[in-house]
Amino acid sequence: MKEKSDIGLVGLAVMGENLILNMASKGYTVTAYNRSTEKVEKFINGRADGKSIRGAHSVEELVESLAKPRKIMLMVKAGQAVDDFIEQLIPHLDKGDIIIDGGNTHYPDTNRRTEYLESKGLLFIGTGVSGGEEGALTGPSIMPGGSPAAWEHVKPIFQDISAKVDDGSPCCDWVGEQGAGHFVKMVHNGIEYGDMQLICEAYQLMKDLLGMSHDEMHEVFAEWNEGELNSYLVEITRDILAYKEDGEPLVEKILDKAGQKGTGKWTGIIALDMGIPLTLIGEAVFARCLSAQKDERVEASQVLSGPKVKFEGDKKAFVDDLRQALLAAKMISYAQGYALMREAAREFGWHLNYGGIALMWRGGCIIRSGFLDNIKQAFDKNGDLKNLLLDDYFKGKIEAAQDGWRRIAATAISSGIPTPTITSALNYFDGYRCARLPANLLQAQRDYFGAHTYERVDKPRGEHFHTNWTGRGGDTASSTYNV
Ligand code: NBP
Repeated sequence: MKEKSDIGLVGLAVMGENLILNMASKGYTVTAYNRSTEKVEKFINGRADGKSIRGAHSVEELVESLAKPRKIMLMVKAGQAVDDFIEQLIPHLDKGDIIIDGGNTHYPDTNRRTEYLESKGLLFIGTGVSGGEEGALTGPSIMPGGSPAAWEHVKPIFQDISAKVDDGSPCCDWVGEQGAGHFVKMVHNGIEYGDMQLICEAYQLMKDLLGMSHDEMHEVFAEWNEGELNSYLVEITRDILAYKEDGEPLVEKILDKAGQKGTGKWTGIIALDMGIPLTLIGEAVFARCLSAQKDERVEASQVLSGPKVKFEGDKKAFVDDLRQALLAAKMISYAQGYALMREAAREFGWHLNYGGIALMWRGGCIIRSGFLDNIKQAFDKNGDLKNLLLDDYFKGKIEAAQDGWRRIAATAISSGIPTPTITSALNYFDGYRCARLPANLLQAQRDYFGAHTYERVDKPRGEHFHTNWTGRGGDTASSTYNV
């Protein structure tokens, strides 16, 4: 064990303990600290025994044990606990020391804390850590942002402990300034909501429309996992469908009421605030909300009726269409997520590493998939790519998939099977590729009832016009502002 520790970690719950063990396994000496210090003793005498891990029983002892510049990572409950620890640490730290928050923090808090700590001569990193308990121990995806000067000091540790993909590259790179790391982790979680909902819609179509057995669905997911849909979520769905309890699929015994912790909702809210159509993730969040109204749905199912479900087509062809629909909708979801990150970078002045973000998500995290290589390549080709769908690879794939995708959407709607993400993604695609939307009529309506004015296609942009539509109004227009 080195005389001074390479890093200190505060928070001995599931994530903190496993990250410390991961760091120690890579040759780093770590000081462990926790608010309730009895957990320090338990850890040091238990899982940390014999490893390059020392315990601290006070903030002073923690700080004293660290090599300079000091690096202290907080893995505590997001929110007030992070601010409290920061305040406890500040009096003991020197200029250039680094505090890292690895919790699921909302990015505005990280923006604020970066500014606050930099004003005190300290450096701050807010980092997303994805992969749960096992990832923390064996290699998570790590998405750090904050004070750029801090990166060179934590880079070796973070990249050593992170997941690696097949070519050995780490699933950890610098994301950008201030709360960029936590923003990207939030978008990651939003995309996770979308990917999960898409898979659930495919499952419901196979089960309720095609009448497939769980073993048959297991086979389909196993096959999909060998191709372009290869991903962690498809892989675990394959295994879930095969899992039996007393000879029956366990999944059918689980109540259809989804929980959520809020990161998908945050992604949707910020998309609304920034005016970015993030429809697929939004639908995925609302699908969980609708599922949570279980009792009301059960009542409604007795009152409201829909079409009788009867499939008479070619099941094999339908399953292949479904694969295409999932692939196309997934592309839309990532295109929307990237558009949101682009807008955040513009609004906050961040220099986001778009290709690097795809690499960080390629391993260690819940949305890991082969598909992310293509996103990295798209941004390597064009760092200013406005929308992923405009990249040649994605354009080709979505064109090839769209016939099948449309057949799935049409069949689902005519059969009365809810597919909010598959269909909303298709609506986004059709809207995005439409040079003229009916918003001309909408602007006319706004001007009619509220004198909100409109621009004209036969006049230069930026000139605003108001019409006295009824002959009863005056010529005073409302102030022009966009919300
Ligand atoms: P928890 O989120 O359960 O937090 C437990 C830790 O927070 C303990 O060390 C506890 O200290 C400390 N803590 C609490 Br609770 N309130 C505190 C306060 N007011 N002041 C100081 N310390 C306080 O642990 P976790 O599940 O390991 O997650 C840690 C962070 O990582 C969270 O932000 C979480 O959202 C994030 N995360 C979790 C996962 C996951 O899969 N669990 C994955 C990715 C990210 P005590 O022992 O004294 O009560």
